[in-house]
Amino acid sequence: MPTALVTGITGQDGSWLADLLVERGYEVHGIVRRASVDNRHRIAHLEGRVHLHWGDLTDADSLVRAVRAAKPDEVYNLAAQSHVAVSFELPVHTADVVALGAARLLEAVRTLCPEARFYQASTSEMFGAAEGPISEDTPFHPRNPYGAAKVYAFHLCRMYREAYGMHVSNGILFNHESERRGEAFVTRKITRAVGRIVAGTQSRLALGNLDARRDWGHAADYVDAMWRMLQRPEGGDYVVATGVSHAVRDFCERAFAAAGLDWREHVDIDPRFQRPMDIPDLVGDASLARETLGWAPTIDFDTLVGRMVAHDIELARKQA
Ligand code: NAP
Ligand code: G4F
Repeated sequence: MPTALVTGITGQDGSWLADLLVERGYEVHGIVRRASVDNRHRIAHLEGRVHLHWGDLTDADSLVRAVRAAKPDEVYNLAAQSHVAVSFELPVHTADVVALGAARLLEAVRTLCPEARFYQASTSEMFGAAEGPISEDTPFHPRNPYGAAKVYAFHLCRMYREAYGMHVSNGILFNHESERRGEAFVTRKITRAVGRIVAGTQSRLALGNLDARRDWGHAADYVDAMWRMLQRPEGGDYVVATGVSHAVRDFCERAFAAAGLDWREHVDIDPRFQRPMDIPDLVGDASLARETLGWAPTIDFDTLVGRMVAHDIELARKQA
């Protein structure tokens, strides 16, 4: 039975990845941090089937202890302060978790189990306002502290691969969403609002930049790409994306329409949700992942929106 250690197991991707690994016969270990509220709801259904260790990416000793206890064959580094707007407010904390956190974990793995395969959650945010479909060859030009910290982690991972011969891969993932998406990200913020409007517990929704375009896929597809990277004989860097972008406005229109509503009757523009600098359009070219990993997305944009809206209508009705 192979063993995997997942940081960020309580997050959106961590929970989908844990589902996939348990299903594929792995012994799954995860690092969880202390919180004053329940931060394990996304993995509650896995209780007793995953081993959890206290830890934090800012605390090197806790990472060493978790790596030593798990003795992993595969390590997935998914933990992050992952909110772009928050990274403008907390640039130092974001760098500590995202950039130095990756360094701490790489060092723990290099010291204790250098044969383990390592996945780093890299991001399309590293490219900034690059033109056209973005591939692995597109230069990085991050436009926020989060993207800059991810660039550091990306380069460090490549360096560990080249300098120490470790099996390290960067998955350069474009936006992926799901029914488990955090509620501060725009897609879930919209579908939660649609659900509550249908249930009669909310009437207005305040948003920022409606013109921004993102390449949105479903997280369940994207964690499969992560796993496929670690099954290759060598580590590598792969863009994972659908190849199609939509505007935030389009997402709104479809999500409200799926509930029989007109988004223009409910949405307000609020400058509080605009960023000091945004990225107008992000669209990825996942040809390398398609050819080398045999990966392709299975859930299209309309299905993604439909699933999230249906889930959030039911949730809002229960809560109402
Ligand atoms: P998420 O839902 O925000 O989950 C982040 C996870 O990191 C949570 O489990 C969180 O724990 C944990 N975490 C945060 N700070 C930590 C710290 N100091 N020490 C230990 N754990 C910490 O993010 P996601 O959407 O699943 O994304 C997973 C990874 O992929 C992230 O690295 C993100 O930057 C990257 N990424 C995401 C996307 C996307 O579209 N979703 C695209 C590209 C890359 P709590 O539950 O306790 O908060
Ligand atoms: O949903 P978002 O907050 O996601 P963003 O900034 O693209 O980042 C996500 O995807 C990255 C991959 O590209 C990940 F690396 C990162 O960790 C995260 O998962 O915002 C999407 C777009 C932005 O242009 C934002 O300005 O939606 C725009 N937007 C408009 N109104 C809003 C809002 N974003 C949020 N969060 N909230 C709003 O009210």
